[in-house]
Amino acid sequence: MRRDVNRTTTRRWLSSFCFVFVLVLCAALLTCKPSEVFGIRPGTVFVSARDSFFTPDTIHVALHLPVRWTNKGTVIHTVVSDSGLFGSPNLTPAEWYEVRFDSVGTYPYHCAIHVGMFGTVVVEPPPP
Ligand SMILES: [Cu+2]
Repeated sequence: MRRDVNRTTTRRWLSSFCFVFVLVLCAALLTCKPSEVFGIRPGTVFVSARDSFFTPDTIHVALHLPVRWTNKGTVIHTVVSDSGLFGSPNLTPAEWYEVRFDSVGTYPYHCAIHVGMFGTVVVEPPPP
């Protein structure tokens, strides 16, 4: 008799635990912006690597925000800083590479595989 009571209590406790868990999960998904769910920081600047050019080839980004390069071509590309400050591995189609810029300045870069495939990141100071 006593065992039956305990089992019912456990089952009740489990089902309410599941209910709360689902509620918390829903709340978390609703309060997150889609960009956070997919790991993209608001303000990120996007550049496409195509066969064989970067577009846009010159971008302006605010200080401390990331630039994300995505390979939208059909062959491997890389993103390598001319001065060696950053460098991606080989990016196969659909792969991306991200750099956060913490210093104001102009950063020329290129693809190490394709001659003539280059671009520039201009990091702007915060507005006064
Ligand atoms: Cu390339």
